[in-house]
Amino acid sequence: MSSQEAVGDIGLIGLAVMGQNLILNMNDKGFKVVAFNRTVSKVDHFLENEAKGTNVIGAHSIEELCKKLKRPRKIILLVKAGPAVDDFIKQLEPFLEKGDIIIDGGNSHYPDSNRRMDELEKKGLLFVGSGVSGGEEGARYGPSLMPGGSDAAWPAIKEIFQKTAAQTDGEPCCDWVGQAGSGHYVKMVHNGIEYGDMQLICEAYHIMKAILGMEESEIADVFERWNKGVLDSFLIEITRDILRYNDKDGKPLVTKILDAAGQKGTGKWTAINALDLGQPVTLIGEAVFARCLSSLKAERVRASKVLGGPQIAPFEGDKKQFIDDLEQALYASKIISYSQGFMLMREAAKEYNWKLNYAGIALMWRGGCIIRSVFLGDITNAFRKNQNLENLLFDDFFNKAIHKAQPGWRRIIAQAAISGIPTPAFATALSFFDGYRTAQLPASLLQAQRDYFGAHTYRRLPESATDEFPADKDIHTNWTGRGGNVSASTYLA
Ligand code: NBP
Repeated sequence: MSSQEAVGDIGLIGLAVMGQNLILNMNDKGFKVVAFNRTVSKVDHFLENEAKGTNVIGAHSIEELCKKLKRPRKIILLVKAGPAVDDFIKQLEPFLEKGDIIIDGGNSHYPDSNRRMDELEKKGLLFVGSGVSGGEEGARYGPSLMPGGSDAAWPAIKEIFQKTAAQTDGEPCCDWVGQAGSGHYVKMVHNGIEYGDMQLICEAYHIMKAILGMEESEIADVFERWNKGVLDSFLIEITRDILRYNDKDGKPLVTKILDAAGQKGTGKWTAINALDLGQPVTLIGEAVFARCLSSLKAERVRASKVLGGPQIAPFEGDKKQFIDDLEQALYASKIISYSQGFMLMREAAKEYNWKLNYAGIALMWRGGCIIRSVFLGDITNAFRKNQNLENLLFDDFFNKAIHKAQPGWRRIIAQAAISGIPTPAFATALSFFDGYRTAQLPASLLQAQRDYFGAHTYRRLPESATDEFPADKDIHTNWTGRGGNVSASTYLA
């Protein structure tokens, strides 16, 4: 095949829902895409149907795909995460040359992307692991793209990525995230935050239904109103529409759906990583556990017959005030969730030696993806004002917002507890907030307990500048007079 045939700007492997839509999107933006798929018959089917009349080029083998691409070759994989990605990388390698770029756009776990970049760079190839969010519609009309990996790849893919991504306020929802698996890491945290946002909305729905006795259509009206204020977001918008969707008998479809939540694992990965890095990302953790609890449907039904709770009396308070409080509770909890998410990314950057672009991350999430919201514009501004912001809660805007929300937030959680309505995400957000703003926690007692039973040692608070116990000295006390003076080796959680 002559070099004249190397006309493709980018190749894409994987003609399922995401791949097909992303190809059509890139084609609309003026790029020539070469398409390939494991089941090769899908290539011709795609060209004869969805891609008919476009500039998309088909390839019927990996070799043909590579020959049809301009150098440096850029090939996006949009296939099932896991071994399929490694298989395709292996198949591509013999047909690639130094400087060519393999981009994995699937939902890969970031350690796999770390490994793939290392392996490919050793062979002179470049690797990008890119989070892609926004589902089918995002892929077709503008997803949020979160690329990270070999730094040298960014200049070569920047134009294609930024033109293909969603645009918000004139800016692309795509920027370079950082090194190695950081793109997939940021996508993982995005998905974790998505779990949290969804759980918070479900708790607000539950409270309106159970405490205020509201019907779905009335709750939809509340979500519609909230969508015009600080909570303006894709997830609030679709919740409004879901609550208004009626089944054939005219009853809301949502009331007929089995209340057992599924999950694909990215929320769990985020929570596990938070535990590994010792970061209190409690809201995402609770959101994952809430899905686990929901899935114990049969057991919950049995428990509901033997475990009593308070009787919920008809609500006699100020309903408007209560709904306003609920909006503030949702907003404040969301601020906590994002604060925790950014704490986690900051720690990951330290641990994995990445330079993360926090304002850029918030901007990438501002449009195109499932957690897109006006709120993310405020987070972008906070990090643009101060790149080294220690925590979102230290930013003036969010500090004021959370103080304003606090009284209503507390009233909602108190009322839910009194009524026996579970609010794992609202409540953990408030507990985190109260813990974070408390200078002296009861962990002194905990340290004493650990030293008492396991000689794990503790450190003393300095009493004065000339304190005989320096702050970094590990001390063991013989609490009972029976133990010896030997202490356990120290370790930090
Ligand atoms: P799927 O995740 O359903 O994957 C389908 C593609 O993977 C097809 O091209 C299929 O080829 C190929 N494939 C499979 Br399945 N097993 C393979 C194997 N062992 N070797 C080689 N190819 C294999 O498609 P999708 O829903 O379009 O998602 C693509 C990627 O994007 C996934 O990683 C997904 O997690 C991620 N993602 C999806 C969404 C979404 O909303 N769907 C959103 C964001 C990210 P075949 O045609 O020959 O079977």
